[in-house]
Amino acid sequence: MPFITQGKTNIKYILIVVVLAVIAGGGILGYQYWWIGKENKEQGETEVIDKMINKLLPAGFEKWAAEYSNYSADLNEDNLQEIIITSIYPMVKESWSERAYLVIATLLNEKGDYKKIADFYFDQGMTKDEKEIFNLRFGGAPTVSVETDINDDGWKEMGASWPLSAVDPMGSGRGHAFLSLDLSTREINYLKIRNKEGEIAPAIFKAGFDYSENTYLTTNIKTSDIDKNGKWEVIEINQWQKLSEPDKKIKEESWEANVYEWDGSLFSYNRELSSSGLGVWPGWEHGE
Ligand SMILES: [Ca+2]
Ligand SMILES: [Ca+2]
Ligand SMILES: [Ca+2]
Repeated sequence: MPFITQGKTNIKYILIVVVLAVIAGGGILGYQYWWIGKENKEQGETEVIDKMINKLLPAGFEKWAAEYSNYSADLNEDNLQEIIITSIYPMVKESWSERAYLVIATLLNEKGDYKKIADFYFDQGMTKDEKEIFNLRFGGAPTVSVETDINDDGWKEMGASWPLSAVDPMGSGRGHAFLSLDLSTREINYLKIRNKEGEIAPAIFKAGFDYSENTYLTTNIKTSDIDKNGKWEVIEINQWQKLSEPDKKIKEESWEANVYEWDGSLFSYNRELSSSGLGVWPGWEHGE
């Protein structure tokens, strides 16, 4: 009897082991199928978007340099998620491109057919001098993120960011721009700033790192409602670090903030916010 009991136990045990093995094996297989399926799907999506890029970029813009990001929302309420694609003109001296392009479109099918919602040339309406002033040099296609509805028209604004040089991205920094999309007119435009001198300009900023005359200059750009009053600010922080001779140690640090507050139609330089203690504002860390 004990033998039989033991035998029964053994069979039970074996059954349990077999059942567990089947569950585990099935799970692993299922996971593999799910994972492989997901990878194939992503691969497929990339191929379809590549087809779309081939079809929709205007002549002259580089297909290989194209960047894209999916909008997380259905902007024009047609039940399809939008895709934002950017690209650049061929590089000058393999270092920068003089033109960049952005298009928002919806993918219609697997052949890469699309519906264009709005598009934008970063240099549209600008003279050659203005392009220089606003650092319109592109070391790569801009990457785009969807920000908040800064101008309160119901559509979210976009932030675009690009390396200023393909060769030395650390030394020459990045360009940042704030773009508004108006779906009623299908127009994309720069948001505007009024600078310290009272001049109105597109909201394009240069961030990064410079070195000259024994001084490091680091510039950071950030958007935030720093004083929590419902109006958004663009904050430009310049930090200077002077080095001593001959040991090149930092001997002196100084910093300056330029704060541009949204005034209902543009970001306007705000002396009061600029000179108040940025370090005490929540979410801001000096030198971040
Ligand atoms: Ca849509
Ligand atoms: Ca808006
Ligand atoms: Ca504010």
